[in-house]
Amino acid sequence: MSHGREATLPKRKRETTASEHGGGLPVLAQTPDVPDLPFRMDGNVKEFHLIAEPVKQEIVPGRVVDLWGYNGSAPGPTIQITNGDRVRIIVDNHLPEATSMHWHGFEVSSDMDGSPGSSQDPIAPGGRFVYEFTLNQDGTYFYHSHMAMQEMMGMIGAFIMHPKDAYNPRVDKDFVIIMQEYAILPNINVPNSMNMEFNWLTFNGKSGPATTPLIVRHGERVRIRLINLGMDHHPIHLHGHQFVVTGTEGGRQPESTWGPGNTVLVGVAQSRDVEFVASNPGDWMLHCHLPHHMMNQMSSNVGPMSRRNGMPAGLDMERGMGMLRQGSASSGENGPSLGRGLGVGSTAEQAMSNSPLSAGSSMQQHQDMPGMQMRPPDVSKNANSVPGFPQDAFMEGPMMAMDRMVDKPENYGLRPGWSGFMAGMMTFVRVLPPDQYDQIMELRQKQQGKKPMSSMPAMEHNHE
Ligand SMILES: [Cu+2]
Repeated sequence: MSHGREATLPKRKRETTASEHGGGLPVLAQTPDVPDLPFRMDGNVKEFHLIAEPVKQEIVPGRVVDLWGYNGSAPGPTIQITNGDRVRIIVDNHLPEATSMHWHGFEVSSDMDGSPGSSQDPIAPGGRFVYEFTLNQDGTYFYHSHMAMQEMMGMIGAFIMHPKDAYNPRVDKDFVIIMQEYAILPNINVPNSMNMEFNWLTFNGKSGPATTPLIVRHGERVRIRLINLGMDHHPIHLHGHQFVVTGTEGGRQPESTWGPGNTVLVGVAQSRDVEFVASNPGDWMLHCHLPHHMMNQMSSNVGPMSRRNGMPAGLDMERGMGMLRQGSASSGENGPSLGRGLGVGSTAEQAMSNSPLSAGSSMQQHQDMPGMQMRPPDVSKNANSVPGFPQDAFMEGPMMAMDRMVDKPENYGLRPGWSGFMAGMMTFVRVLPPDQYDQIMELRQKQQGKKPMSSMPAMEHNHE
Protein backbone atom coordinates (compact mmCIF):
# COMPACT_ATOMS: atom_id res chain seq x y z
CA MET A 1 0.00 0.00 0.00
CA SER A 2 1.29 3.43 -0.79
CA HIS A 3 -1.03 5.49 1.37
CA GLY A 4 0.70 8.56 2.69
CA ARG A 5 -0.87 8.07 6.07
CA GLU A 6 -0.08 4.39 6.35
CA ALA A 7 3.11 4.97 8.31
CA THR A 8 1.26 6.72 11.10
CA LEU A 9 -1.54 4.16 11.32
CA PRO A 10 -1.33 1.33 13.84
CA LYS A 11 0.13 -1.88 12.39
CA ARG A 12 -2.53 -4.05 10.84
CA LYS A 13 -2.74 -7.67 11.85
CA ARG A 14 -3.16 -9.03 8.34
CA GLU A 15 -3.02 -8.01 4.73
CA THR A 16 -6.09 -6.02 3.77
CA THR A 17 -7.50 -5.07 0.41
CA ALA A 18 -8.02 -1.45 -0.55
CA SER A 19 -11.69 -1.71 0.34
CA GLU A 20 -11.12 -2.80 3.92
CA HIS A 21 -9.75 0.39 5.37
CA GLY A 22 -9.60 4.10 4.76
CA GLY A 23 -6.69 6.42 4.18
CA GLY A 24 -4.94 7.38 0.97
CA LEU A 25 -6.37 9.47 -1.80
CA PRO A 26 -10.10 8.95 -2.40
CA VAL A 27 -11.07 7.62 -5.82
CA LEU A 28 -12.60 10.18 -8.16
CA ALA A 29 -16.36 10.02 -8.51
CA GLN A 30 -17.88 9.00 -11.86
CA THR A 31 -21.14 10.54 -13.04
CA PRO A 32 -22.35 8.29 -15.88
CA ASP A 33 -23.67 10.29 -18.87
CA VAL A 34 -22.52 13.60 -17.35
CA PRO A 35 -19.10 15.20 -17.87
CA ASP A 36 -16.82 16.46 -15.12
CA LEU A 37 -16.18 20.20 -15.06
CA PRO A 38 -12.50 20.88 -15.76
CA PHE A 39 -10.64 23.46 -13.68
CA ARG A 40 -7.44 25.43 -13.88
CA MET A 41 -5.17 26.41 -11.03
CA ASP A 42 -4.72 30.13 -10.44
CA GLY A 43 -2.08 30.14 -7.72
CA ASN A 44 -3.66 28.04 -5.00
CA VAL A 45 -7.20 28.61 -6.26
CA LYS A 46 -9.12 25.97 -8.21
CA GLU A 47 -11.00 27.93 -10.86
CA PHE A 48 -14.11 26.56 -12.53
CA HIS A 49 -16.28 28.12 -15.21
CA LEU A 50 -20.01 27.40 -15.36
CA ILE A 51 -22.25 28.68 -18.12
CA ALA A 52 -26.01 28.69 -17.49
CA GLU A 53 -27.62 28.12 -20.88
CA PRO A 54 -30.33 26.35 -22.86
CA VAL A 55 -29.30 22.79 -23.76
CA LYS A 56 -30.53 20.06 -26.06
CA GLN A 57 -30.68 16.91 -23.97
CA GLU A 58 -31.33 13.48 -25.52
CA ILE A 59 -33.11 11.61 -22.74
CA VAL A 60 -33.72 8.47 -24.80
CA PRO A 61 -32.71 7.85 -28.42
CA GLY A 62 -34.68 10.18 -30.64
CA ARG A 63 -36.19 12.20 -27.79
CA VAL A 64 -34.21 15.41 -27.71
CA VAL A 65 -35.74 17.97 -25.40
CA ASP A 66 -35.07 21.63 -24.69
CA LEU A 67 -33.86 22.02 -21.15
CA TRP A 68 -31.84 24.59 -19.30
CA GLY A 69 -28.58 23.47 -17.77
CA TYR A 70 -24.89 24.24 -17.60
CA ASN A 71 -22.11 23.89 -20.17
CA GLY A 72 -24.25 21.91 -22.60
CA SER A 73 -25.59 19.42 -20.08
CA ALA A 74 -28.63 19.02 -17.83
CA PRO A 75 -27.77 18.14 -15.14
CA GLY A 76 -24.70 20.34 -15.31
CA PRO A 77 -21.17 18.94 -15.15
CA THR A 78 -19.93 17.47 -11.90
CA ILE A 79 -17.49 19.52 -9.83
CA GLN A 80 -15.01 17.63 -7.64
CA ILE A 81 -12.83 19.28 -5.02
CA THR A 82 -11.03 18.29 -1.83
CA ASN A 83 -11.81 19.46 1.69
CA GLY A 84 -9.71 22.54 2.35
CA ASP A 85 -9.59 23.73 -1.27
CA ARG A 86 -9.88 27.37 -2.17
CA VAL A 87 -12.40 27.45 -5.04
CA ARG A 88 -13.42 30.11 -7.55
CA ILE A 89 -16.42 29.57 -9.78
CA ILE A 90 -17.14 31.99 -12.60
CA VAL A 91 -20.82 31.83 -13.48
CA ASP A 92 -21.94 33.28 -16.80
CA ASN A 93 -25.62 33.64 -17.57
CA HIS A 94 -26.46 32.82 -21.18
CA LEU A 95 -30.16 32.42 -20.44
CA PRO A 96 -32.80 34.84 -21.72
CA GLU A 97 -33.68 35.78 -18.13
CA ALA A 98 -31.99 36.35 -14.80
CA THR A 99 -30.67 33.39 -12.88
CA SER A 100 -28.99 32.66 -9.57
CA MET A 101 -26.50 30.10 -8.40
CA HIS A 102 -26.96 28.55 -4.99
CA TRP A 103 -24.39 26.30 -3.34
CA HIS A 104 -26.57 23.79 -1.53
CA GLY A 105 -25.31 23.02 1.96
CA PHE A 106 -22.11 25.04 1.67
CA GLU A 107 -20.87 26.76 4.81
CA VAL A 108 -19.75 29.91 3.07
CA SER A 109 -20.25 33.57 3.84
CA SER A 110 -23.72 34.92 3.20
CA ASP A 111 -22.66 37.06 0.23
CA MET A 112 -21.47 33.86 -1.53
CA ASP A 113 -24.67 31.88 -0.89
CA GLY A 114 -26.33 32.82 -4.17
CA SER A 115 -29.75 33.60 -2.74
CA PRO A 116 -31.34 35.97 -5.26
CA GLY A 117 -32.64 39.16 -3.77
CA SER A 118 -31.29 38.60 -0.29
CA SER A 119 -27.60 37.76 -0.61
CA GLN A 120 -27.06 39.26 -4.05
CA ASP A 121 -28.89 40.55 -7.09
CA PRO A 122 -29.88 37.85 -9.56
CA ILE A 123 -27.36 37.42 -12.37
CA ALA A 124 -28.81 39.33 -15.32
CA PRO A 125 -29.03 37.77 -18.77
CA GLY A 126 -25.58 38.19 -20.28
CA GLY A 127 -24.19 38.84 -16.81
CA ARG A 128 -21.49 37.19 -14.72
CA PHE A 129 -20.92 36.59 -11.02
CA VAL A 130 -17.71 35.26 -9.55
CA TYR A 131 -17.95 33.14 -6.41
CA GLU A 132 -14.93 32.39 -4.29
CA PHE A 133 -14.65 30.51 -1.03
CA THR A 134 -12.62 28.03 0.96
CA LEU A 135 -14.44 24.77 1.58
CA ASN A 136 -13.87 23.00 4.87
CA GLN A 137 -16.42 20.27 4.29
CA ASP A 138 -16.66 16.89 2.62
CA GLY A 139 -19.64 14.99 1.26
CA THR A 140 -22.19 14.94 -1.55
CA TYR A 141 -23.25 18.50 -2.24
CA PHE A 142 -24.74 20.18 -5.29
CA TYR A 143 -25.28 23.49 -7.03
CA HIS A 144 -28.54 24.70 -8.50
CA SER A 145 -30.37 27.74 -9.72
CA HIS A 146 -32.39 29.23 -6.90
CA MET A 147 -35.12 30.33 -9.32
CA ALA A 148 -37.66 27.58 -8.64
CA MET A 149 -38.97 27.25 -12.19
CA GLN A 150 -35.40 27.02 -13.50
CA GLU A 151 -34.86 24.06 -11.18
CA MET A 152 -37.67 22.33 -13.04
CA MET A 153 -35.91 23.06 -16.35
CA GLY A 154 -32.85 21.06 -15.32
CA MET A 155 -30.55 23.51 -13.55
CA ILE A 156 -28.63 21.43 -11.04
CA GLY A 157 -25.21 19.79 -10.89
CA ALA A 158 -23.26 17.65 -8.43
CA PHE A 159 -20.54 19.22 -6.28
CA ILE A 160 -18.52 16.45 -4.68
CA MET A 161 -16.25 17.44 -1.81
CA HIS A 162 -13.74 14.68 -1.15
CA PRO A 163 -12.05 14.23 2.20
CA LYS A 164 -8.27 14.63 2.19
CA ASP A 165 -7.91 10.99 3.17
CA ALA A 166 -10.42 8.46 1.92
CA TYR A 167 -13.22 7.49 4.28
CA ASN A 168 -12.96 4.23 6.12
CA PRO A 169 -13.76 1.74 4.73
CA ARG A 170 -12.30 2.90 1.47
CA VAL A 171 -14.39 2.38 -1.69
CA ASP A 172 -13.11 1.15 -5.04
CA LYS A 173 -15.87 2.78 -7.08
CA ASP A 174 -17.68 6.04 -6.42
CA PHE A 175 -20.71 6.95 -8.56
CA VAL A 176 -23.00 9.98 -8.70
CA ILE A 177 -26.64 9.86 -9.81
CA ILE A 178 -28.81 12.99 -10.03
CA MET A 179 -32.55 12.47 -10.18
CA GLN A 180 -34.73 14.87 -12.15
CA GLU A 181 -38.25 14.85 -13.53
CA TYR A 182 -39.99 16.68 -16.32
CA ALA A 183 -43.48 17.07 -17.71
CA ILE A 184 -42.93 16.99 -21.46
CA LEU A 185 -45.99 16.11 -23.43
CA PRO A 186 -45.93 14.13 -26.67
CA ASN A 187 -44.88 16.13 -29.73
CA ILE A 188 -43.44 19.01 -27.78
CA ASN A 189 -39.88 19.48 -26.56
CA VAL A 190 -40.18 21.96 -23.71
CA PRO A 191 -41.02 20.92 -20.14
CA ASN A 192 -44.15 22.37 -18.65
CA SER A 193 -42.53 23.62 -15.47
CA MET A 194 -45.87 24.36 -13.84
CA ASN A 195 -47.15 20.83 -14.21
CA MET A 196 -47.59 18.78 -11.05
CA GLU A 197 -47.26 15.38 -12.75
CA PHE A 198 -44.19 14.12 -14.52
CA ASN A 199 -43.78 11.75 -17.42
CA TRP A 200 -40.01 11.82 -17.92
CA LEU A 201 -37.94 10.62 -14.98
CA THR A 202 -34.19 10.72 -15.37
CA PHE A 203 -30.95 9.51 -13.82
CA ASN A 204 -28.18 11.88 -14.92
CA GLY A 205 -30.31 13.31 -17.70
CA LYS A 206 -31.20 9.93 -19.23
CA SER A 207 -34.21 7.69 -18.87
CA GLY A 208 -33.96 3.92 -19.03
CA PRO A 209 -32.92 2.14 -21.17
CA ALA A 210 -30.60 5.01 -22.17
CA THR A 211 -29.04 5.27 -18.71
CA THR A 212 -25.48 3.95 -18.56
CA PRO A 213 -25.00 1.03 -16.15
CA LEU A 214 -22.58 1.33 -13.24
CA ILE A 215 -19.77 -1.11 -14.00
CA VAL A 216 -18.26 -2.83 -10.98
CA ARG A 217 -15.77 -5.64 -10.54
CA HIS A 218 -16.98 -8.51 -8.38
CA GLY A 219 -15.88 -7.94 -4.77
CA GLU A 220 -15.34 -4.20 -4.96
CA ARG A 221 -16.73 -1.81 -2.38
CA VAL A 222 -19.04 0.68 -4.07
CA ARG A 223 -20.44 4.07 -3.12
CA ILE A 224 -23.41 5.55 -4.97
CA ARG A 225 -24.21 9.20 -4.26
CA LEU A 226 -27.88 9.91 -4.95
CA ILE A 227 -29.03 13.51 -5.38
CA ASN A 228 -32.63 14.61 -5.87
CA LEU A 229 -34.00 17.91 -7.08
CA GLY A 230 -37.56 18.00 -8.35
CA MET A 231 -41.12 17.81 -7.09
CA ASP A 232 -41.08 14.19 -5.87
CA HIS A 233 -39.20 12.05 -3.40
CA HIS A 234 -37.69 8.89 -4.82
CA PRO A 235 -37.28 5.54 -3.02
CA ILE A 236 -34.19 4.13 -4.70
CA HIS A 237 -33.91 0.36 -4.60
CA LEU A 238 -30.96 -1.91 -5.36
CA HIS A 239 -31.38 -5.56 -6.23
CA GLY A 240 -29.22 -8.38 -4.90
CA HIS A 241 -27.40 -6.53 -2.12
CA GLN A 242 -27.88 -4.77 1.20
CA PHE A 243 -26.33 -1.34 1.52
CA VAL A 244 -25.75 1.15 4.32
CA VAL A 245 -26.41 4.89 4.16
CA THR A 246 -23.04 6.48 4.88
CA GLY A 247 -23.79 10.09 4.04
CA THR A 248 -26.47 12.72 3.56
CA GLU A 249 -26.56 16.21 2.09
CA GLY A 250 -24.92 17.22 5.38
CA GLY A 251 -21.86 15.03 4.87
CA ARG A 252 -20.52 11.75 6.25
CA GLN A 253 -22.70 9.93 8.77
CA PRO A 254 -21.16 8.22 11.81
CA GLU A 255 -20.81 4.48 11.43
CA SER A 256 -23.05 3.96 14.47
CA THR A 257 -25.99 5.10 12.28
CA TRP A 258 -25.37 2.57 9.52
CA GLY A 259 -28.00 -0.14 9.30
CA PRO A 260 -28.64 -2.51 6.41
CA GLY A 261 -31.27 -1.72 3.80
CA ASN A 262 -31.86 -1.99 0.09
CA THR A 263 -34.14 1.01 -0.48
CA VAL A 264 -33.36 4.57 0.48
CA LEU A 265 -35.80 7.44 0.26
CA VAL A 266 -34.08 10.43 -1.28
CA GLY A 267 -36.24 13.43 -0.55
CA VAL A 268 -36.29 16.63 -2.57
CA ALA A 269 -33.11 18.67 -1.93
CA GLN A 270 -31.47 15.71 -0.20
CA SER A 271 -28.52 13.54 -1.05
CA ARG A 272 -27.87 10.05 0.22
CA ASP A 273 -24.64 8.09 -0.07
CA VAL A 274 -25.06 4.33 -0.01
CA GLU A 275 -22.23 1.82 0.20
CA PHE A 276 -22.04 -1.92 -0.24
CA VAL A 277 -19.66 -4.68 -1.18
CA ALA A 278 -20.53 -5.95 -4.65
CA SER A 279 -20.42 -9.56 -3.52
CA ASN A 280 -23.18 -10.93 -5.71
CA PRO A 281 -22.36 -11.23 -9.42
CA GLY A 282 -25.06 -10.24 -11.88
CA ASP A 283 -26.80 -7.37 -13.65
CA TRP A 284 -28.71 -5.80 -10.79
CA MET A 285 -31.42 -3.21 -11.27
CA LEU A 286 -31.05 0.08 -9.43
CA HIS A 287 -34.21 2.13 -9.70
CA CYS A 288 -36.80 4.40 -8.18
CA HIS A 289 -39.53 2.14 -6.87
CA LEU A 290 -42.47 4.47 -7.57
CA PRO A 291 -44.23 2.52 -10.34
CA HIS A 292 -44.91 5.62 -12.44
CA HIS A 293 -41.25 6.56 -12.20
CA MET A 294 -40.30 3.36 -14.04
CA MET A 295 -42.04 4.47 -17.21
CA ASN A 296 -41.32 6.79 -20.11
CA GLN A 297 -43.43 9.43 -21.82
CA MET A 298 -46.44 8.47 -19.75
CA SER A 299 -49.52 10.58 -20.16
CA SER A 300 -53.12 9.60 -19.67
CA ASN A 301 -53.82 9.56 -23.37
CA VAL A 302 -50.87 7.60 -24.64
CA GLY A 303 -52.44 4.18 -24.15
CA PRO A 304 -55.54 4.71 -26.30
CA MET A 305 -53.63 6.67 -28.91
CA SER A 306 -51.30 3.78 -29.48
CA ARG A 307 -54.05 1.27 -30.07
CA ARG A 308 -56.91 2.89 -31.92
CA ASN A 309 -57.65 5.71 -34.25
CA GLY A 310 -58.35 9.04 -32.66
CA MET A 311 -59.55 9.40 -29.11
CA PRO A 312 -62.66 10.59 -27.42
CA ALA A 313 -61.94 13.75 -25.52
CA GLY A 314 -63.82 16.88 -24.68
CA LEU A 315 -61.25 19.05 -26.42
CA ASP A 316 -59.23 18.88 -29.57
CA MET A 317 -56.20 16.66 -29.25
CA GLU A 318 -53.62 19.31 -28.56
CA ARG A 319 -55.52 21.02 -25.82
CA GLY A 320 -56.81 17.70 -24.52
CA MET A 321 -53.21 16.70 -23.96
CA GLY A 322 -52.26 19.95 -22.32
CA MET A 323 -50.05 21.24 -25.13
CA LEU A 324 -49.51 24.93 -25.11
CA ARG A 325 -49.83 26.51 -28.52
CA GLN A 326 -50.15 30.07 -27.33
CA GLY A 327 -50.06 31.95 -24.09
CA SER A 328 -48.85 30.46 -20.85
CA ALA A 329 -50.40 27.70 -18.78
CA SER A 330 -52.02 30.27 -16.54
CA SER A 331 -53.20 32.66 -19.24
CA GLY A 332 -56.84 33.59 -19.52
CA GLU A 333 -57.17 31.51 -22.64
CA ASN A 334 -55.92 28.32 -21.10
CA GLY A 335 -57.06 28.84 -17.54
CA PRO A 336 -55.25 27.27 -14.63
CA SER A 337 -56.12 23.73 -15.67
CA LEU A 338 -53.10 23.06 -17.84
CA GLY A 339 -50.76 23.64 -14.95
CA ARG A 340 -52.37 20.97 -12.85
CA GLY A 341 -52.25 17.76 -14.79
CA LEU A 342 -51.44 16.11 -18.05
CA GLY A 343 -54.70 17.36 -19.50
CA VAL A 344 -57.13 14.63 -18.62
CA GLY A 345 -59.24 15.37 -15.60
CA SER A 346 -58.00 18.88 -15.53
CA THR A 347 -60.21 19.87 -18.42
CA ALA A 348 -63.11 17.46 -18.37
CA GLU A 349 -64.01 14.25 -16.61
CA GLN A 350 -63.63 11.38 -19.00
CA ALA A 351 -62.99 7.69 -18.88
CA MET A 352 -59.60 6.89 -20.32
CA SER A 353 -59.33 3.16 -19.79
CA ASN A 354 -57.70 1.27 -22.59
CA SER A 355 -59.34 -0.35 -25.51
CA PRO A 356 -59.21 -4.15 -25.88
CA LEU A 357 -55.87 -5.54 -26.89
CA SER A 358 -55.50 -8.86 -28.59
CA ALA A 359 -52.49 -10.99 -29.27
CA GLY A 360 -51.33 -10.34 -32.79
CA SER A 361 -52.94 -6.97 -33.34
CA SER A 362 -50.96 -4.33 -31.68
CA MET A 363 -49.12 -1.16 -31.32
CA GLN A 364 -47.15 -1.67 -34.48
CA GLN A 365 -50.15 -0.51 -36.52
CA HIS A 366 -49.66 2.95 -35.14
CA GLN A 367 -46.12 3.00 -33.93
CA ASP A 368 -43.75 1.59 -36.43
CA MET A 369 -40.69 3.10 -34.87
CA PRO A 370 -37.44 2.30 -36.58
CA GLY A 371 -35.03 0.63 -34.23
CA MET A 372 -37.64 -0.68 -31.85
CA GLN A 373 -37.97 -4.43 -31.80
CA MET A 374 -41.73 -4.47 -32.28
CA ARG A 375 -43.23 -7.84 -31.59
CA PRO A 376 -46.83 -8.84 -30.90
CA PRO A 377 -47.70 -8.24 -27.27
CA ASP A 378 -47.35 -11.27 -25.06
CA VAL A 379 -50.94 -11.70 -23.81
CA SER A 380 -53.18 -14.67 -23.21
CA LYS A 381 -56.20 -15.56 -25.37
CA ASN A 382 -58.67 -14.63 -22.68
CA ALA A 383 -56.80 -11.50 -21.62
CA ASN A 384 -59.73 -9.17 -22.23
CA SER A 385 -61.98 -11.13 -19.92
CA VAL A 386 -59.64 -10.56 -16.98
CA PRO A 387 -60.59 -7.55 -14.83
CA GLY A 388 -57.78 -5.04 -14.81
CA PHE A 389 -56.56 -5.89 -18.30
CA PRO A 390 -55.31 -3.98 -20.12
CA GLN A 391 -53.81 -1.49 -17.72
CA ASP A 392 -54.24 2.17 -18.49
CA ALA A 393 -50.92 2.29 -20.21
CA PHE A 394 -48.93 -0.60 -21.57
CA MET A 395 -45.46 0.63 -20.73
CA GLU A 396 -43.12 -2.30 -20.69
CA GLY A 397 -42.56 -5.58 -22.41
CA PRO A 398 -40.68 -7.24 -25.24
CA MET A 399 -42.17 -4.93 -27.85
CA MET A 400 -40.59 -1.93 -26.20
CA ALA A 401 -37.07 -3.32 -26.54
CA MET A 402 -34.49 -1.15 -28.27
CA ASP A 403 -31.24 -2.90 -27.39
CA ARG A 404 -29.50 -1.76 -30.56
CA MET A 405 -30.50 1.88 -30.17
CA VAL A 406 -28.83 2.07 -26.77
CA ASP A 407 -25.85 -0.06 -27.66
CA LYS A 408 -22.70 0.94 -25.73
CA PRO A 409 -19.80 -0.83 -24.02
CA GLU A 410 -21.47 -0.73 -20.62
CA ASN A 411 -24.43 -2.70 -22.00
CA TYR A 412 -22.27 -5.41 -23.53
CA GLY A 413 -23.41 -8.89 -22.54
CA LEU A 414 -26.81 -7.92 -21.16
CA ARG A 415 -29.55 -10.43 -21.86
CA PRO A 416 -31.15 -9.81 -25.29
CA GLY A 417 -34.37 -7.81 -24.98
CA TRP A 418 -33.34 -6.32 -21.62
CA SER A 419 -34.14 -2.79 -22.76
CA GLY A 420 -37.88 -3.44 -23.03
CA PHE A 421 -38.12 -3.54 -19.27
CA MET A 422 -36.01 -0.54 -18.32
CA ALA A 423 -37.63 2.88 -18.35
CA GLY A 424 -37.62 6.04 -16.32
CA MET A 425 -35.37 6.09 -13.27
CA MET A 426 -33.73 2.74 -13.89
CA THR A 427 -30.20 1.57 -14.43
CA PHE A 428 -28.04 -1.44 -13.61
CA VAL A 429 -25.26 -2.07 -11.19
CA ARG A 430 -23.37 -4.71 -13.16
CA VAL A 431 -21.29 -6.80 -10.79
CA LEU A 432 -18.97 -8.55 -13.21
CA PRO A 433 -16.37 -11.31 -12.98
CA PRO A 434 -12.88 -10.00 -13.80
CA ASP A 435 -12.79 -11.19 -17.44
CA GLN A 436 -16.12 -9.58 -18.35
CA TYR A 437 -15.19 -6.44 -16.43
CA ASP A 438 -11.90 -6.14 -18.32
CA GLN A 439 -13.70 -6.73 -21.62
CA ILE A 440 -16.06 -3.82 -21.02
CA MET A 441 -13.23 -1.54 -19.91
CA GLU A 442 -11.38 -2.42 -23.11
CA LEU A 443 -14.45 -1.69 -25.25
CA ARG A 444 -14.92 1.57 -23.42
CA GLN A 445 -11.33 2.58 -24.05
CA LYS A 446 -11.71 1.84 -27.77
CA GLN A 447 -14.79 4.04 -27.89
CA GLN A 448 -13.25 6.98 -26.10
CA GLY A 449 -13.81 10.15 -28.03
CA LYS A 450 -16.89 8.73 -29.70
CA LYS A 451 -20.31 9.67 -28.44
CA PRO A 452 -22.70 7.08 -29.81
CA MET A 453 -25.76 8.25 -27.89
CA SER A 454 -25.57 11.98 -27.86
CA SER A 455 -26.49 14.18 -30.76
CA MET A 456 -25.20 17.20 -28.86
CA PRO A 457 -21.54 16.90 -27.94
CA ALA A 458 -20.77 18.47 -24.58
CA MET A 459 -19.41 21.97 -24.96
CA GLU A 460 -15.66 22.19 -24.87
CA HIS A 461 -14.25 24.88 -22.70
CA ASN A 462 -10.96 26.48 -23.15
CA HIS A 463 -8.97 26.62 -19.98
CA GLU A 464 -5.75 27.96 -21.33
CU1 LIG B 1 -39.31 8.26 -8.13
